[in-house]
Amino acid sequence: MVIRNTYELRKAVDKAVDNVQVTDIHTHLFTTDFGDLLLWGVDELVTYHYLIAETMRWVDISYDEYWAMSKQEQADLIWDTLFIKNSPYSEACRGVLTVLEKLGLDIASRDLNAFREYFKNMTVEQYIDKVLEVAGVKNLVMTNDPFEDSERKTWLGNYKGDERFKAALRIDPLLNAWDINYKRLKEWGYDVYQELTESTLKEIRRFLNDWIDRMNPVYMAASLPPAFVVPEDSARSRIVEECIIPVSRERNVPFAMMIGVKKLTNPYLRVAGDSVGKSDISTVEYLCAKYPKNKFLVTMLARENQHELCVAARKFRNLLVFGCWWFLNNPSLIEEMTRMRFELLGPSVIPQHSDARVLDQLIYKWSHSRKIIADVLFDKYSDILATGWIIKEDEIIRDVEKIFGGNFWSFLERQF
Ligand code: HDL
Ligand code: ZN
Repeated sequence: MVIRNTYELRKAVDKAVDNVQVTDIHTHLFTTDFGDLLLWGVDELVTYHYLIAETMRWVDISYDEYWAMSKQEQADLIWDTLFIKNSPYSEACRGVLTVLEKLGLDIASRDLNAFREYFKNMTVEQYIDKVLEVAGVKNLVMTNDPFEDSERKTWLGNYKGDERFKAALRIDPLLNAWDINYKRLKEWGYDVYQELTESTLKEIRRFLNDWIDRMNPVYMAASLPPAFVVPEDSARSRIVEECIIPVSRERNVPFAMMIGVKKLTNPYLRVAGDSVGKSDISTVEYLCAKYPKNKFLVTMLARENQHELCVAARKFRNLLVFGCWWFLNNPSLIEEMTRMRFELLGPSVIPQHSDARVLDQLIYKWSHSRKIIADVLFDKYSDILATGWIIKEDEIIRDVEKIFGGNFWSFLERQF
């Protein structure tokens, strides 16, 4: 159908965005093989680390007192502090309300115990199906870290998988703490030493290949500090160039760089204690330029890095920009970044991932982002409609399919 006016355009964009089945390329969710590592239900939702950080701004209990509480006591404190004693309009609070509303619960009751009842008779398998259906997510990518003992044992044991859940090989410990973690590779039978000799580098490549064989990951990923630089005289730089890059190319497994995390700025907040720093885009440019046959997925955590990242993506077709990550996953910044990306890169981006740590969050993270992305898309199509450009509804559907997943899957297939 040809779109004749902005009324028809708005309807076509909203329908395409509402209906598209998403590939969510970065989450912290797990298949049921991993048992309790998959977090779900209202108490996990309310104790999401974003809400812990926000709660600790209001209360005077010590961090240790908080961490000593049970999960339910933590949720009760957070609910009372952020939802009852204050209005829950921060994005993380609003997200909880969106989930409960989409599940059909009586939000007006404000009764956390009543919400808990909803989950009492739910199995995790039923809830996975329910959440993926409500969120409109057809595939999601996990974060799989072989250095996490609780996770490794499942990969080495009875992992069966779920075709909706794809693996990603996460290698922060290898890159960011080689001086400590080389010992673990040694324990696992890799003949490595702290000094990066040729034979150690070869063994690191064997480690990567073994885990690619085991996990069949859609990409290898690492979160990296603002100081992440390649090339430099460091173990991280050498492992990136002499291990990650060759294996990524040989196995056609892109390297996802998530750059700009300042770990444990407040260590007492534990998982909620990380912060953000501006990073050096020249490392992204260096790697994309020097390794044109390698594929790089990149998201950066600082707002200040976003424009230069878009410009870098204009220079390198082997760079695919993705997501409004973490402290950027808020309506005002999602809109700013999405406008910038569509204006500089057109549909050749992955505008969002959820980063969901709790299964239920898929519902709100995608509901909120779909709306914002649809609004920006409507503006961009309106601009070209106004020039007399003919817009067909199936082209809108085509473009929307690409930005909500198709670009990712075709990036994996491309040969540079
Ligand atoms: O490193 C990462 O993948 C980050 O997303 C962290 O897990 C962070 O704690 C987070 O959950 N951000 O949303
Ligand atoms: Zn994450």
